[in-house]
Amino acid sequence: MAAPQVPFTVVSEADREAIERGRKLFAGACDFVKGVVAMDGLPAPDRPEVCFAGRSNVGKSSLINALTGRRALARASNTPGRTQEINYFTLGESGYLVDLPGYGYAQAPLEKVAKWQDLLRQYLAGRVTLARAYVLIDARHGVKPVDHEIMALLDRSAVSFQAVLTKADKPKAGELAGTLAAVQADLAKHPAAYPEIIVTSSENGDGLELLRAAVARLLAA
Ligand SMILES: Nc1nc2c(ncn2[C@@H]2O[C@H](COP(=O)(O)OP(=O)(O)OP(=O)(O)O)[C@@H](O)[C@H]2O)c(=O)[nH]1
Ligand SMILES: [Mg+2]
Repeated sequence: MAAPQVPFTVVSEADREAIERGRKLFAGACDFVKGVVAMDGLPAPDRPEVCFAGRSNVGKSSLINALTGRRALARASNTPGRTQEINYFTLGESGYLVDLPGYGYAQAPLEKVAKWQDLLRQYLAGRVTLARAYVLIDARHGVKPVDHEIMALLDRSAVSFQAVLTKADKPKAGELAGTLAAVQADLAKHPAAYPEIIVTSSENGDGLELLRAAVARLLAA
């Protein structure tokens, strides 16, 4: 008998209460705590956190800014490798938002890149208070081999992750549908993948209220 297929659905709505909880959580105080360069520099594991992981330039920092409605909370730029530390932000009283350095190509010295890549992997595999990793995937490009590597690390570490498509304002509708179908098939290879995909654009706001609601479900006290 074939194994049951887990359907990977695209989130298209959330109930009003959940949306409102998400809106409230992200409308509250959100402050930069610190940039971490080594595991022993992580804040005390005293509250749950969610992190944003993904290839360099996929839009992690931009998404944090868009979610919080603060244009320059996390530094974003066109140069891959902009975020080089694990950046912690408070989210209300109840949790942390974590902006990670990107993986894959980065415009920075090799030695430096190797160091922060190593830290990134240690963090993803070993942070006890990590409630969920959001793995960001460019809506034009889909899941790349290096994403599979990170997803496999999360599988091995039993860290629940959810795929979030970014830059959904860029592809045409047909192209987006194609990427989504491919991402659904790719996620089916990863036992730690949460079975819902959120499609977002930091540029036009698509999907942000759904993502806020999802984070609030994990972090709201
Ligand atoms: N059109 C469009 N551009 C976006 C979107 N999100 C991010 N960008 C652009 O993509 C580039 C990279 O964004 P960042 O947020 O810095 O990406 P990152 O994943 O944090 O990159 P690293 O820190 O280098 O790993 C910037 O030029 C952003 O303006 C989006 O939703 N739509
Ligand atoms: Mg960044």
